Amino acid sequence: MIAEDLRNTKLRSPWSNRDWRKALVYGLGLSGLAASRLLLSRGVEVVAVDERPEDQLKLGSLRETPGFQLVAGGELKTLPANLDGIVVSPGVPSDKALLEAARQAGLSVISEVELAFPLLDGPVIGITGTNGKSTTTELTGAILRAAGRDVEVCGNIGEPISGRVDGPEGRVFVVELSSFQLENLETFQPEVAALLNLSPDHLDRYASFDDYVAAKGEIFRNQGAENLAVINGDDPAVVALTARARARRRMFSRSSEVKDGCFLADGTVWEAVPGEAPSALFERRDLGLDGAHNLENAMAASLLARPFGAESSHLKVALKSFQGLPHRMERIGKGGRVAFYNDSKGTNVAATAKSLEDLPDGSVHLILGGVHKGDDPSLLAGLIQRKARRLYLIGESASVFGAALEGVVPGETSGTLEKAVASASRQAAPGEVVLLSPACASFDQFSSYAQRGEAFRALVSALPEAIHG
Ligand code: UMA
Repeated sequence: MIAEDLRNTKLRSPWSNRDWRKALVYGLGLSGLAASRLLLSRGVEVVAVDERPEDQLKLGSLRETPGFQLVAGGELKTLPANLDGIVVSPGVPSDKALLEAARQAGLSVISEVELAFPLLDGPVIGITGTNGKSTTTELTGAILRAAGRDVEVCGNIGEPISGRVDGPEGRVFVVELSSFQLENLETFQPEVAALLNLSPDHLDRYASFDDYVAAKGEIFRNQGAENLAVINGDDPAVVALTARARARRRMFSRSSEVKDGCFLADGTVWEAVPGEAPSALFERRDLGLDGAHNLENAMAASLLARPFGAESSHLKVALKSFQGLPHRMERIGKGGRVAFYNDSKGTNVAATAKSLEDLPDGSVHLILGGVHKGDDPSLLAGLIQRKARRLYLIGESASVFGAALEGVVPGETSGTLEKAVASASRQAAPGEVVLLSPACASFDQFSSYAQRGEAFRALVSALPEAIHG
């Protein structure tokens, strides 16, 4: 199977076909800024809208670029004249009144990912799922680099795809995709797409888990028989969602042999191709990262990279040297009497559960809380009872988490991360663990999960070295 077999049926893009002359860009964070620049570079006038005041936006040279118009500091009530379409940032809910009005007026309302897609001159690997997206995206990029490919790693990982359109030929685009970015698609058709797992998340934005799952399923909507759908064979919700996928389904499984994909047996990950004997891809011990979920991420990344020239030898090189991502079970310091883990990227209940699973029983001082995303904190009760010694609740969801986990293990409402770190580091006995894995978004007290993770790192580093090493 070679990469070139996987593409050539891209749908034509309405936005470039229609020769847009004027577009509205909704939201001016990373995505909106990149989308505005891309549109302007293609001669399209931009009206950019953001509810934040101008002094909070990072416009740079955009402000002076001819064709750029800004509406900042509020909502736009009516559609500007002569618009050809709207590009929506992922953080802007798709049911905004202005977007509904645009659809009614027959205008295209597309996501920032859809804007970029028709302009990409290389194959796209799309990666979605509730958890493990960023790790799998980085791993896939690392494997492809080991195989000598020129790679753009982008998307939800923090680099809008619109900012990567222009560049050298021959690149493979490895794109992390959130459910938000999979809304408002028209032609997006990744040559290879992965759905890693599904559990409740972002229920503050979606009316139900089914709506969230439906958004995730959009990654496969335009795929055809020539494309690949890489899916988690151990996740019933994923298997059910993709039962009628048109793309060839390749499964990864830790628990049982699969017919097409890869599976774990006796510490070896084997690749299965219909009609062929299984062949060894890599050994479990080749992977530098712990945890069952990281093995799943590595299996997915291997299947994603295989069509683009990645052989077993490339997988092994990349898997051995991969150190993991910042803010994802990142150990801070070593050799102190307490182990501190920064898992600020654990922003939902399922992610926190996975992180807890990997730690020793009865050892964890767990810092939880922030902006609750609507999933059920009581699902953590069993694991917390087994793994945790104490809870430290922070942020606006402290009372919700406190009520859901009442009496499971002792705990306190610390309120702020600063107080939680001070208290947990005092109370943790030698050999125990302090874990920041909030199961919540960060936006009540921080600008991003990354800023929350940096704050945690700084607080831990300021403790006496004997504690954190
Ligand atoms: N805004 C409005 N009106 C609204 C909502 C937002 O004007 O109703 C404005 C805000 O004032 C702000 C801008 O829109 O200025 C923010 O846009 P955005 O939230 O889409 O953020 P970006 O900076 O464009 O970042 C987005 C992703 N953010 C979200 O999906 C919330 C980033 O993922 C991503 O890295 C980036 O695009 C590049 O692709 C972050 C994230 O939290 C890490 N993702 C969620 C997750 O992983 O769980 C989905």
